[in-house]
Amino acid sequence: MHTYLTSHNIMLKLCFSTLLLCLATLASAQTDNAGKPISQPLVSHIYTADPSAHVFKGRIFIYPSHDIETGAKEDDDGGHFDMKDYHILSMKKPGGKVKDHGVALDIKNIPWAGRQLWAPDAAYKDGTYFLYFPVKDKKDVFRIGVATSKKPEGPFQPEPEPIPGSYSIDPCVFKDTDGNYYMYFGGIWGGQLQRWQNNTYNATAKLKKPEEVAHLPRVARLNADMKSFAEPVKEVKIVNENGNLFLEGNNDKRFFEAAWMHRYNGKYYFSYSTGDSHNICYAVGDNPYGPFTYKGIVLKPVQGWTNHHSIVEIKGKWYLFYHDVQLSGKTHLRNIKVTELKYNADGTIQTIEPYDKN
Ligand code: FUB
Repeated sequence: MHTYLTSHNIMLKLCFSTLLLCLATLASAQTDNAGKPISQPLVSHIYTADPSAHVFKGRIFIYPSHDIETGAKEDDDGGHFDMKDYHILSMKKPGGKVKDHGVALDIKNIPWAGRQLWAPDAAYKDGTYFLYFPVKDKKDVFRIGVATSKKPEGPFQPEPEPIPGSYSIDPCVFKDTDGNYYMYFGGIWGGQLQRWQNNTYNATAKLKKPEEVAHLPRVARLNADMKSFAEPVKEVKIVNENGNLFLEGNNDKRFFEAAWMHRYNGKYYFSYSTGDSHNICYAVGDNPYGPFTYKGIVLKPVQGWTNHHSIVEIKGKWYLFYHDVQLSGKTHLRNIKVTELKYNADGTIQTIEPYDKN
């Protein structure tokens, strides 16, 4: 009996090992399908996502989301992105040692916040650093808040209320060459942009149908205090080469979330994620309000559902900060990365393939 059990156990162990081997082969086949990542995670001691990079005081500061596992259920509204604080990272140069400056802002110190601290951005003006962040208020409606610090790495002190008139997610604050600052924002589905028409909230509003004109991102110039809008929030028009707005059915090109603005050779480049088709696309215009004409893809889909980026010039070269899920394999536990971004002579951006298939 004992002998039988032992050989039975050996058989079981063999079967189990074979199963593990099969699973591992399957997993590596999936990695092989995607190809070899073109860059490695910037940090691995915490999960980070949605990197907004800036050069402050000659150093690169990255303002990312801080992904954590809270057990929140995964759904189409991003309930599994249940983040509770921000850590600011910095480095001297791309490829340099990355420093984690610790907790810069905690949700428990934001008086009006309910849940889900999503993708932030930062700006500097007259000796003060501003951290802009989306979080659901206590009624579960996304608003955009602002917090200040005398240091780029924080800690940041939040204002007692969200920015009046702000809504939805993913703020990007852009400083134009004339000294004006603009905030771009918005995100559909879990980002709730579809609930806002003419800057008025309708909790029951539906997403657009495929044949309808797609939801548009938003922009507003900031007041001198950097804590309020100087004008009513406007829609940002993204058009095709014929000047027509995209339809919701054009989901490989229409705006979904993750707005970013940068200037290159006097032109305004508005880039964004197409969400459910997973591209980072861009469109070019002649002024901060647009319209912006669609030009192509900056970054092809990464592993994980979300795609989110920033584009920044560092010592004469351009870089794309982005994320994937290389460390965890889980959509809600992401890791940030950086790679060089190149322009063609006509100002178009060379599309980046995040995985090398050769
Ligand atoms: O990190 C939470 C959300 O996922 C961001 O706000 C979106 O842009 C997407 O990356």
